[in-house]
Amino acid sequence: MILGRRSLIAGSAALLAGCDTVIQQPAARRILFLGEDMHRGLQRALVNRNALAPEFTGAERSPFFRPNGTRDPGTSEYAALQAGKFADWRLQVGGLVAQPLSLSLSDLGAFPQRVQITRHDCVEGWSAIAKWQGPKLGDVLKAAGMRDAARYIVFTCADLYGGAPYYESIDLVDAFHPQTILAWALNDRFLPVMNGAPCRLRVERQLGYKHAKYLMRVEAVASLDGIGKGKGGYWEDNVDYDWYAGI
Ligand SMILES: Nc1nc2c(c(=O)[nH]1)N[C@H]1C(S)=C(S)[C@@H](COP(=O)(O)O)O[C@H]1N2
Ligand SMILES: [Mo]
Repeated sequence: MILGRRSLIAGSAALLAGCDTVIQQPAARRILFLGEDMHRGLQRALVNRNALAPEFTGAERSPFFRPNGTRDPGTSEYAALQAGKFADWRLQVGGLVAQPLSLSLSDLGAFPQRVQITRHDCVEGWSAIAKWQGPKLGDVLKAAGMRDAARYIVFTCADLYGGAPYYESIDLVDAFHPQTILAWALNDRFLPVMNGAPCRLRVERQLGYKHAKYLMRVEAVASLDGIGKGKGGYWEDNVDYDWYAGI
């Protein structure tokens, strides 16, 4: 017994000594610390992704928030909703949720509101600053009881590209970012049709094409595989834009 324990202690000492020797060799050091670096890098990336996008004053707003992409969905369904001032519009919230929701504009207005003056950056090289208002997407997802299996949020729009609705998706870091809102007001007015009436996504840490306009459906999914061609958005699937368009 005693002998056994002694040899065990001697063995650990040798191991420790060995470890010491190994760690002094530069290559081994690199390998040993690689994991730690990766961990730190990941942590940094996550912390940065929760940082807020800059916000501006009312005076810094652009005189005009130009439209881009679809300026009017032009379908008979959308025209009918527009004719009724969007009283019959409902945002469907579904997928991996315990309680699917069907939200009117006044339902969106009944959530706690976030107001933010932010800069929109389009990949085509223009920017504009405007004031947006709406509930946080995260609050809406919480109200729907998002399930643990959800990994992405997919947005389906009223406008068509090549006969199919425009679509986009974001991950849960962006979905629960405090500046990610379902905006129904632009510069203190209901959204103009050209800017996505009656409701559009604002996902302030991402480029313009992620900010889906004319929202019809918000869906929590486990994977993007079944969405479009699998890359998570219309432009990602068709023009090879990056799915992660962080700024
Ligand atoms: N449904 C839908 N959302 C969309 C687009 C679109 O064509 N359809 N264009 C995207 C692009 S490329 C940009 S830059 C912004 C433009 O928003 P704006 O028209 O309010 O300027 O909307 C994004 N969201
Ligand atoms: Mo854009």
